Amino acid sequence: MQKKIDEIEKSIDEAVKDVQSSKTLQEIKMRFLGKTGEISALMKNMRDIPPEERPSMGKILNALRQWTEEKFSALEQKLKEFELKRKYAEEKIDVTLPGKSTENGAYHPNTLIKNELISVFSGMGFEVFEGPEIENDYYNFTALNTPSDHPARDMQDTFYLSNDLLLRTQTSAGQIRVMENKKPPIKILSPGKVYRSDDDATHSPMFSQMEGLVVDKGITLCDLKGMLDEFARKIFGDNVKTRLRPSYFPFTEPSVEVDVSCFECGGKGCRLCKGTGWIEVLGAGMVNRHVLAGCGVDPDIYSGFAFGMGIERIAMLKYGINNMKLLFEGDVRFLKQFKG
Ligand code: 2NM
Repeated sequence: MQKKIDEIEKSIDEAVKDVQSSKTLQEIKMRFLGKTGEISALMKNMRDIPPEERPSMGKILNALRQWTEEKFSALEQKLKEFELKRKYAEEKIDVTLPGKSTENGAYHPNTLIKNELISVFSGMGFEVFEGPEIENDYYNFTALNTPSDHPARDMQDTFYLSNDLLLRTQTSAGQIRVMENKKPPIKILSPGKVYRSDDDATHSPMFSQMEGLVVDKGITLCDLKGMLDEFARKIFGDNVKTRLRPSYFPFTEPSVEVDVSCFECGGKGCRLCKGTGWIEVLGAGMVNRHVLAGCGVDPDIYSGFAFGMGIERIAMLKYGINNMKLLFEGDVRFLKQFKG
């Protein structure tokens, strides 16, 4: 029996000699101490030995089991410490490494101007309305009092998708829908992309517009002028004034071209205002009574003013951008400069 015990002790020593992980150690432990393990088997054999030998035999076997258990628990302890050390070594964080920086994007100057305009005009009670970019001939032209022989209808200026469908050339097309569907008072702001078959240093086939429309009883050109003054001060500076010059649009009568006093030189004349002291920023006018009537708004009861501006133009003026193409190229070296 002692021989058998010596063998087991030897084979335990042999088995745990090169053990590297607590998982393998656990497996080895089961081989000796498990329910069907070698030591348990010896314990079960007690039944077959004579009763007088059982106490001494029991003592020996218990000592063996205790020895084995102690051996395994000491090893377990050692391996756990070793594994923890290895885990710490692998997961070590080098706090001296430089941090990873994430680059934030910037709003496109068009978006900055659009948001600024929306903020200024919502302060005056305007609501944003965005119409569709694909329009039909009626909303884009006919309803806007643009007769079929008007040059703006020419194929050269308009992108036609079919006989009737086209890419809107102005956001006012959508404003017609509002006048058709809503009883005055109407006070809306329409930002959006518009399309014209034009492409040179100062024209892009796609650009962004912001149009405003106010319709109510008793609206006059004075209301337009007052609103423009507020707009000019908020966008270009407190000392900026506005000036109206006569112009022509089929959808307004009278029509005006609106200048702001040069915010660069204060009106004395400089490179920006080309020595004139004034800078043209938008077109406007009193909504033509034919346009109102066509939308079911009685021009003998209601009147309105409307205005439209190119967002790129305002962005170029405000940010001193001298080349419009920069606004369309998406060059990050340019766009980065507008990080807030
Ligand atoms: C402009 C200039 C003048 C305009 C007209 C309308 C509508 F829908 F009422 F007819 N919306 N916007 C308008 C008037 C636009 O842009 C240079």
